[in-house]
Amino acid sequence: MESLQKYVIDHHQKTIAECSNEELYIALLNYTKQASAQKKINTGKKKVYYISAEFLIGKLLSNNLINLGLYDDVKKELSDAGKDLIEVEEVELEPSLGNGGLGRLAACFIDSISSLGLTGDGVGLNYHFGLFQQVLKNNQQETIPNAWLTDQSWLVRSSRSYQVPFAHFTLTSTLYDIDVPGYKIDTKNRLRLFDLDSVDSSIIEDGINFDKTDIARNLTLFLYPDDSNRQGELLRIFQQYFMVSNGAQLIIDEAIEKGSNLHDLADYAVVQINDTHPSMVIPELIRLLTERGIGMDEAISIVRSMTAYTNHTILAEALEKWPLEFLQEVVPHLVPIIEELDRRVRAEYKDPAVQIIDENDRVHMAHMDIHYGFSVNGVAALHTEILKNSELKAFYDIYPEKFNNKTNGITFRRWLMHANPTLSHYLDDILGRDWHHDASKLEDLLSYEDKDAVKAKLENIKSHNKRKLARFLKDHQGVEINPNSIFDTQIKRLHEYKRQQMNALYVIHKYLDIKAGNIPARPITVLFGGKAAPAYTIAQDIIHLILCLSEVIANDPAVAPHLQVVMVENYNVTAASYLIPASDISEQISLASKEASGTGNMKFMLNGALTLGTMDGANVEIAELVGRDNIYIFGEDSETVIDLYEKSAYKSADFYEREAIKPLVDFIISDAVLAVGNKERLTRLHKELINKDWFMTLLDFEDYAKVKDQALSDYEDRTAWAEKMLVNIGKAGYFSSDRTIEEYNRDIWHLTAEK
Ligand code: 26Q
Repeated sequence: MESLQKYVIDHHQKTIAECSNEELYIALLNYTKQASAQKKINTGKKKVYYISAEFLIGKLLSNNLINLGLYDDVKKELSDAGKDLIEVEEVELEPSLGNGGLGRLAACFIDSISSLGLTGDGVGLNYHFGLFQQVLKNNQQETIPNAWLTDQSWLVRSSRSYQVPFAHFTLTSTLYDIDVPGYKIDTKNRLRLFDLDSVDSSIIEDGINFDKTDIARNLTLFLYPDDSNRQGELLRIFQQYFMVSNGAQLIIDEAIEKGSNLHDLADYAVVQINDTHPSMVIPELIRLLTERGIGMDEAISIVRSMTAYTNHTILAEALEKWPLEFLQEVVPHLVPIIEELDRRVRAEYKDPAVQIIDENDRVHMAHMDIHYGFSVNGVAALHTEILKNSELKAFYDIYPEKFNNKTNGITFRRWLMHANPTLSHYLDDILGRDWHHDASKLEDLLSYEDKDAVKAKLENIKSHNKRKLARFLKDHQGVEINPNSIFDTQIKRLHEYKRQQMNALYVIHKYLDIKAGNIPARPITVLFGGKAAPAYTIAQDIIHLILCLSEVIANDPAVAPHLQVVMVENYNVTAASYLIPASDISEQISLASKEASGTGNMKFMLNGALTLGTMDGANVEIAELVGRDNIYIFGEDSETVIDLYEKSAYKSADFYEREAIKPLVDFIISDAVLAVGNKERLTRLHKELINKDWFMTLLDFEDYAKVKDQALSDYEDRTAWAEKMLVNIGKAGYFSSDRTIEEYNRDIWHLTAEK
């Protein structure tokens, strides 16, 4: 590539120094797109299509520059002209095209697929508005539309377009592509996002409400927050079918373009189904193949040899089951195919638990995937074991060979090189750059001869990142935090099973403890971040409690110097990249058995935060890697929890009566909190904890508090703590998504990397 300066002069007729940050952003956007356009697209015979309703890609400028090998030069050219890349980046709007973990995983995966030189695209929808923007007002969450599209963006409109048939009309799609350049490699792949020209944002009413029935104008208007089972379920089906019908037509066309006769389609394409949102791709591919003259038996067998399903949850309410009548209303042409698939299952297996259509005429999307795909995987070792031994046991008994584990991973390009350049450069200095392509090389840290120097430096870097976060929060939210305090962070979607409420109870415990005269050795900053689905009342109540506690504590001069609670507004990928490198303690406190994997836990570990967590999801694997001295584990294990559920043996009221717990729970409805809060929300949450507490907060609370107190006191031995940081960073290589993708390829996709 030519220099940025030359590019700017040629295209904008002025120098870098003369441009505003807005002009520089546009120049850099096009400069980066041009550099990427010079890479050739991977053209292996067989291609993976990673179909997903969500790709939480986040801002792309810096990451694309990193992958294209242009980052350092651009940064320098800018700074030589008195400009700051970080400020230019601020201009980019974040594409929040995902809810949380599942969507971010898809984004990390397409980065790794490209970086490994594998042939594979992401396929999804071009939502005009990403996940709602969260505004915190009156100690509550408010929601507003989250626009990200501007005249110029990463999207490149393609000439591909398909007809997608629905019951009462047919829609014509447009395909947009976003380049996904691999890290320092000559090739790239693409993220293929389907859209409709007729989408119209003028149908948006107040907040994020809109006419749910006007499909031609709303289909790709919004990303759904994960509560649509309460409303707009039909629209969700419209979205899903639009995505998979376009995807299936693209797959068939691209295979034919490469010489397929369709009988051999599986030699050209493998489809990874990201949770059940794209499951209709199975009947849709069968439909398209039979339409093109292939018999039903053969069509089913072709599709079975090219589709693989990933499960991301064992929460029963999150497993999609669509009423047959809904499908009849939206996609009647798929219904006979789904019924045929169900008939074939019934002919072979009598167990009602494995049928596709249940006795209430609901279609179990996961069941269809398992019978008619060739691979089923969980996303962490424990999660896969729970699928095999309990949740999907009936299927495991039939198809043991289909089940496999693929422990999640994260791309180190974004979560280390971009989010934590100081640490990244330091690792380059002492270890060399081999870890860029082989993350397991980070383990060399553990045998580095001058460990004392490393430890001192790690502390230093953490402190630098704390100041960076403090500036970010001041600029974006007007909040000041103490960079000399311990940063204790819980950032993730609000959900009862993730137990932000347990962390809030600890805050109450600490508050009362400080008021009683027990001053902590060092001030503590408790950082929360996360959005709650608009229809998820208890999750909103938990946000409310956190915000009320934050206010009560800030207004109490006896406590405020020692304890601060901050709810970071509108937590997203950008905020994560400031929060994670600055944190000391990573809160991963889900009820054991409920968090399939978690990926935030891996990002924190890589950036030298210590996990305070339960034996759940990938925490189990983190614990195995770092050893018990370098992680803080508490709480009941998954077997105990599953047993309690089976026997209905957990009674939160019994735990509430305990001396150490009652005053904390009751503080939720104390005068101090009610003075700043909403009585209805607080009493509802208080009652919920005492009478239901479905995710067993009170069961684990005392052990949580004990282990957290231990972590806080261990922090005071700065050398010992730095040693723990070092072990965590050194052992994090396993969680590179490059490793995960190599495993998907080795066991499921069988693509050949091009050199
Ligand atoms: C379902 C029905 C209707 C509308 C929306 C949804 C919906 C949307 C999003 C259901 C689930 C999701 C997202 C799930 C998710 O993010 N799961 C997380 O996946 C991560 C990647 O594997 C894991 O690390 C997390 O443990 C898991 O919770």
